[in-house]
Amino acid sequence: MVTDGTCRSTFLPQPLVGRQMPQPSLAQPAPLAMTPRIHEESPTVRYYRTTPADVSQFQETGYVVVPNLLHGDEVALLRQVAKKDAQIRQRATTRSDARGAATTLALSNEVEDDLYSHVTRLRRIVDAMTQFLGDEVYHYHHKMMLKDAYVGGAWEWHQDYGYWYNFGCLWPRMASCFIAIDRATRENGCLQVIPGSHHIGRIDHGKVGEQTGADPERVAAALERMEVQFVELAPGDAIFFHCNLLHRSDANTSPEPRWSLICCYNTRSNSPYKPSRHPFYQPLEVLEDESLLPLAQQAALDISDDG
Ligand SMILES: O=C(O)CCC(=O)C(=O)O
Repeated sequence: MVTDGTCRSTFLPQPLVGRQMPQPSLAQPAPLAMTPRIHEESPTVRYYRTTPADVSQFQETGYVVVPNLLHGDEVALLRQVAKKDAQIRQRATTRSDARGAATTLALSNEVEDDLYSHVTRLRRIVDAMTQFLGDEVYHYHHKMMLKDAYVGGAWEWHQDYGYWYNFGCLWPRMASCFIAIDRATRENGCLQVIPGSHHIGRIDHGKVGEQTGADPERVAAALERMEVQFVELAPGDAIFFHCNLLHRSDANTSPEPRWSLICCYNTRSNSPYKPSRHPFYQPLEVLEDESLLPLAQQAALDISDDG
């Protein structure tokens, strides 16, 4: 487990030769701040709470990386349960990326009585989301991303609001928390983001393979002006990111799986104006941070009893 709070993300240099490169005023990529943000320490529990600097960083760059959002024991148990959980595979759906490789995920619109839903209700995540979005948040959905070794497909450049706009959400007051279940590296297809790209606003999206991707012309223009950051994470690390942040990931051609749990939130004031596949506002019952470990221990016992 990584405990030093150091930066694991790297910049992809963009070719500058022969091009006029106007510099956007709002979109300078800030160095990835990785100061330890765990304000109360316990041997087994993480109590992440945002600082004003975190909130400023979220507003400026569209994301905040939090090392060790889940404690090593918490994430090890979560991984153990998830990988043995036959229901995840049964529920998973697959879409092809632009090259025909399979992107597989198990999505839930409901807050259920299981470990994954429990994570979505943890105070350390819900309170942080509330601070980042400036409003009460509710569970919009969550999904386990099954980017398996050798076969896990790519995600094309997109904004989550490129999808969610069509589901009746009037404002981009929405965000996600991506939690690494396995180590996420450049080799196994970690998340890539364009810091500050949420300031562009919503970009039109269309079909790329079976996925929905952001207008390639706009993405190319953004990439000429802004840098890409690879968000390499250790298990339990997380990135909170704004729904208009442009992001993607490469296919996993490595022998290492790259699973992650993505918890997505909408704000109370932005409840959809029409029915869609994702829910309207409903109050989220927040669970205290120390509740995760005993539940994860029990879930690990239950799943090993199941054979
Ligand atoms: O898991 C990934 O690599 C990307 C997932 C993603 O972009 C999304 O769910 O919006």
